[in-house]
Amino acid sequence: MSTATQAPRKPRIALMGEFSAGKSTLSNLLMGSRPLPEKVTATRLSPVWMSHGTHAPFSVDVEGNTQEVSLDHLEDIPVEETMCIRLFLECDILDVCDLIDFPGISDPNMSSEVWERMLPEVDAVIWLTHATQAWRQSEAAVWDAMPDAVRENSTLLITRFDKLTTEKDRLRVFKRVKRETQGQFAATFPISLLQALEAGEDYDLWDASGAGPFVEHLIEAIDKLSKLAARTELPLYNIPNGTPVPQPVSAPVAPRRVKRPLNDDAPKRERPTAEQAQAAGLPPGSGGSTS
Ligand SMILES: Nc1nc2c(ncn2[C@@H]2O[C@H](COP(=O)(O)OP(=O)(O)OP(=O)(O)O)[C@@H](O)[C@H]2O)c(=O)[nH]1
Ligand SMILES: [Mg+2]
Repeated sequence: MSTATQAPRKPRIALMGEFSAGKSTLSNLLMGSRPLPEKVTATRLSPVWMSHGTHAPFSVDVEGNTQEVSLDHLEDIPVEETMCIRLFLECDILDVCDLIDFPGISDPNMSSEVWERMLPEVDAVIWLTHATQAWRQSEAAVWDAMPDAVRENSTLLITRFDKLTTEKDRLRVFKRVKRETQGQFAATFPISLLQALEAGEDYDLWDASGAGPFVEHLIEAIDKLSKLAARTELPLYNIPNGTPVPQPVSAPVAPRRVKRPLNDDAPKRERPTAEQAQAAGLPPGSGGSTS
């Protein structure tokens, strides 16, 4: 239980999407000079929950038992019985939020239960979709079943944008994805994570990769989520549709380093039905149910 003297909990942002969409590459990018160990990106793992600190890594099984783990042997952790792997790193982004790197949603070798059971821990999602096969039906089905409180605070990244070679293609894909996801994300950005990684200190390249505008948005989104998280002990995933999301604490007006309007042109969406939630295989209560 949180008390008045405890620091408010940090918002938890999940990185989700299809296999190989760039989730782990993005978490490396966001963590800057403290990239994840190679094993964490190369191996098929349970959700990896990253927080700020120096604590030794451990795993949490589905019954809540914890066990210290070695970063050199992450591949030995049984995926089906493991709720998540907890990693602690000292980097700026983890000062302001926790990141949870999810496995791909349609991995044929992994039950969707492996990541579905982590959803109640989540406040918001950065959803990564491959530019060359963007917003597949499998993605739309999972997203349809996501509670509104999460969707309204989430961001869509169209990754591997460098794989689209003509301006015409880039525009076509961006417009289609925007149309098909209208009202379902706070904002959408095309991005080349590889170009962003390679940009180094070159701000023009950083902006051109798409990372510049995305990170500006992310800073604002985390700011809003921090205020929400301070008001709700349970992550936003647990707020049923139709129930008001606690209003962020209104902060005193302070000069902002980054000022960029959010992409809020999206109209409110319809609530997903309980059937849709069920069709996506999500736990009861995650769809249209208000209980
Ligand atoms: N060209 C290009 N390659 C990318 C981009 N983003 C990621 N990749 C590459 O795609 C591969 C998969 O990236 P990951 O970050 O491991 O993808 P993931 O979503 O974590 O994959 P899983 O955890 O296996 O589902 C890696 O070889 C990345 O270097 C991008 O924007 N452009
Ligand atoms: Mg990964």
